[in-house]
Amino acid sequence: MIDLFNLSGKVALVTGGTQGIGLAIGMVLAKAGAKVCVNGRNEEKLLSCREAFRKEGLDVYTLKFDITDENDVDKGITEIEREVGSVDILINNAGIIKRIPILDMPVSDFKEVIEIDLVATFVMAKRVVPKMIEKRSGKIINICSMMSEYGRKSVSAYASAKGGLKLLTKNMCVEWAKYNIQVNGIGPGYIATEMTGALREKGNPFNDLVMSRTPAGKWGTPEDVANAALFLASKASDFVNGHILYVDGGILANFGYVKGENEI
Ligand code: NAP
Ligand code: GCO
Repeated sequence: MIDLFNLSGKVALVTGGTQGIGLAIGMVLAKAGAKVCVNGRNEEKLLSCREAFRKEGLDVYTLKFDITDENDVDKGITEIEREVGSVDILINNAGIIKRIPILDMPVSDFKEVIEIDLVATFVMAKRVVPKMIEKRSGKIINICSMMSEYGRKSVSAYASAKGGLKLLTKNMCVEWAKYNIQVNGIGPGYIATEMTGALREKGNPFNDLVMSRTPAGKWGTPEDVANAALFLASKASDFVNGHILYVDGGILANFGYVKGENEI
């Protein structure tokens, strides 16, 4: 049974995996036996990522490239194919958010979020999938969001990207399932990382909102998301395709409730 989750001999690439959710995913995949590659744009973060893996007795291959730059992506994947092997598991994790109301948001900011959070996944998959098709095997996991399902004031660009990512995931599934490639999404709830740091600052009422909307009554951890990624990266999920697995502590199940003595 455990063999179902054994990733020995597989090459995994986690984009933006130097911190937060991506770092946790890379660690879990490495612990399951995968040869893990991590990319980012920041040299210092890549160094700290290597240190974090070393402390766990794990190997990682890090490389610096911007996922929005097609030439950069081609060079990065070519290096991975030469130095490590062709990618078996692609985790499209890298992402940014800009919390600005629509009328105040410069078009350039909107485009930047769409480029990184949506278009880059299209770029990465186009470069990696041909070898998966040759091998008749592959796993792609796109990191979506609660905002793949909801709008929220000030995150229009992010929600547009993550909503699009949900449907891009389904389109990748229908085009590549016949090659034994499974393409799924993970939709994390509210997870304690740098991206949500501002929302968790002392006195920010947003924390109350998250607590009231999350039946589990807590913020999730990067490891909660990584464990779901292990399932979707493994043989155990070979017949799961085009699915968005929400790791949200029950948020999507919850309309909300009225606080009080007799909560309703
Ligand atoms: P994070 O801590 O801010 O990490 C984001 C990572 O993306 C960073 O390592 C960053 O590396 C990388 N990145 C950004 N732009 C990049 C680019 N152009 N090229 C390469 N790498 C790039 O965020 P997180 O919370 O771990 O989120 C990871 C993913 O989960 C994102 O897609 C996010 O939208 C999604 N998500 C997060 C939550 C949450 O509550 N935290 C919930 C749902 C979904 P550099 O700084 O080196 O560029
Ligand atoms: C926000 C948060 C969310 C989380 C996540 C929820 O401003 O609402 O940043 O977008 O990051 O995407 O699933």
